[in-house]
Amino acid sequence: MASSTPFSSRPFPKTICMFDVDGTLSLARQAATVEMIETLKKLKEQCTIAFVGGSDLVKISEQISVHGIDAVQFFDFAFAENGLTAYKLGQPLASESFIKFVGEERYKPLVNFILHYIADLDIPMKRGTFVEFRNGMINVSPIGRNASIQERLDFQAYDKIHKIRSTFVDILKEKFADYGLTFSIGGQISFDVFPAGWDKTYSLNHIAGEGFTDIHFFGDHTYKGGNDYEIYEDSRTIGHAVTKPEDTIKILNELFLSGKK
Ligand code: M1P
Repeated sequence: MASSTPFSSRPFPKTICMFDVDGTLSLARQAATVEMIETLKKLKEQCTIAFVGGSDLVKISEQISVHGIDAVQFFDFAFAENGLTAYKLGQPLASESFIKFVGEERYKPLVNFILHYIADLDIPMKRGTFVEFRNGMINVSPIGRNASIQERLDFQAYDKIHKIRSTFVDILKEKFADYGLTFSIGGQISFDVFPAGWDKTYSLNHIAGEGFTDIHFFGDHTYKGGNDYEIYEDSRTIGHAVTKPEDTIKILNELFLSGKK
C-alpha cells in the first residue's frame, strides 16, 4: 500500500512532475542511479510525481524499482504503455486495450505483414521476440527484443545509417492507413504501434480531475516523431527536454529543490 503525504499538503500542491523513463530517469533499459532515486524522494516531499513510460510495466520496473523503492508504490501516479496501464497511489486505474480497439480480424493481417516484412529484412543480426503484444500497443523490433545491450547499440548505429525502422514505419503507415494507428520510434531497437491519440498525452486523462495547474513533463524524445513529442508540446504541460538523467536532476534542483520555483 502506498503511503505518502496527500498531494494538497505538499509545498507545491497543484504541481505534478511527470517523467519519461528511458533517457530521462535512467539510461535506456538500465537501472536508475541512487542519486536519481534520492532526488525523486526529495521531490516527492515538494509535489506530486509520476512516471509515464512507453514500455510495459515489467521493463519499467526493472529500471526504476531499484535502491529500495517499488515504482508503482513510490510514484503517486505510475503510467506504463503511455498510461494504458495506470496506477494512482499503488491502485490500478481503468484503461482501454489495443486489441479491443483494433479487433482480431484487423490485427491478423497487420501482424502477419509485420512478421513477413521482418523475415525478409536483410540486417546484420536478428535475435528473438520481433513483436511484443502489450495491453495498449504492440512493439515491433526488426532485431528482436532479446538483443543484448551491446547488440542494441550496434543496431541503433546501423539504423541511423540504413533507416530500417523509419522505412518500415512509412510502409506500414501507407499499407494500414485506414487503421487509425500511430507508429512511434521511441527507443533504440523498436517502434510502438497504438491507436491515434494513445501517445503519452493519454496519461493526462488520468490526472484531469486532480486540479493540477502546473504539469511539468520531462523527456528526451521531445522532437517531432519522438515518443515524448505530443505530451511535451501539449498546451496542458510545461515541457522540459533532457538528453540524459543528469539533466533531469539538474532541472529538478533548479526548479524545486534549491528554494527556487
Ligand atoms: O521508452 C521508450 C521505448 O523503450 C523501448 O524501446 P527500445 O526497446 O526500442 O529501446 C520499448 O519498450 C518501447 O516500447 C518504448 O517506447
